[in-house]
Amino acid sequence: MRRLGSVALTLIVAASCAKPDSAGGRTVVGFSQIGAESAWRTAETGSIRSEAEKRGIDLKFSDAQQKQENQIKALRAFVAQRVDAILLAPVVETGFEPVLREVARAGIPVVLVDRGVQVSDDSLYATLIASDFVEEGRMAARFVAEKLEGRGAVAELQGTTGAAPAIDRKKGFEEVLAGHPGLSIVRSQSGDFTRAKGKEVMEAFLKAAKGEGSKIDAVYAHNDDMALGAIQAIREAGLEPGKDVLVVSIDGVRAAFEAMTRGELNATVECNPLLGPLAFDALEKLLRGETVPKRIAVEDRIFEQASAAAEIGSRRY
Ligand code: GYE
Repeated sequence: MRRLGSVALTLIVAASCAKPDSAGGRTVVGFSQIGAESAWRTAETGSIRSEAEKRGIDLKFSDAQQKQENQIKALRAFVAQRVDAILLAPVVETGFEPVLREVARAGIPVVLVDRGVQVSDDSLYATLIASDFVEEGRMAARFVAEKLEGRGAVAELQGTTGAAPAIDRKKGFEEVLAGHPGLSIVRSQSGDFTRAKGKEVMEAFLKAAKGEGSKIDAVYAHNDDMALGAIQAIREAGLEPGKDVLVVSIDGVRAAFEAMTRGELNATVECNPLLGPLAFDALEKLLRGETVPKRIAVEDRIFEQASAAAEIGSRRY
């Protein structure tokens, strides 16, 4: 009886000393995700969830539905729950500084995954794990310049306004186009990284071009989902995507490879979303008190139609 009582007491003491959210001494990580706007995003969520599970980490997942205010709320909730660390995929670059200061005051390390932020003080996050979006834009532009032999009208479908990949993919593309005076972006609008918006914006572009009696030679979409929407719009307008209109995008998701094998998409620049292993490697180092580089780069490359059929079987997302 007495023994049992003391065991019970020990358990009570242990439970009351434990942090409210730490599940049996397990590391607790809060993950503020942007949403589920694209196949890329879903693959990233899957990678982070499964890696957490593999390492026995208790992951608190919060979906912001593409809204920064929801991410700010999630970060505050993570602070209140006293998580051990935070993974943040920030929807836009600006506006995170005040909440990141609150997180820093609580002594919680932050790892940025896939998109960066603009802050006056870089110590507000430990590291950024992401692709070089400017380079991705350059790769897409080099492809368009080569295929159109330096002449033509390009329609651009931009990602979410204010998001790092939208800003940088535009920048890299324009940088290369500057060296090709015969090539220009004739229309450009945000399709918010979604297939539905990509289709809608492309429909409007095609209608406007028709009204003016002008032509769209190529579509540059900041992600595959918008390109897939645009492909539908092109087909519905009676044109052949991939032939009448060159289509190039970024991400390299499976559906893009399928569209390439059908001849509808001409190229995709890979942007690897499987960031779970890198993110938790960095996080665990930080929690052990080790330092990690401020920027962890993910390497990308371009895939074209010709190799799509051979590559599709080994795609992991
Ligand atoms: O390219 C797009 C997604 O932040 C790199 O976000 C990511 C981008 C990705 O919605 O499909």
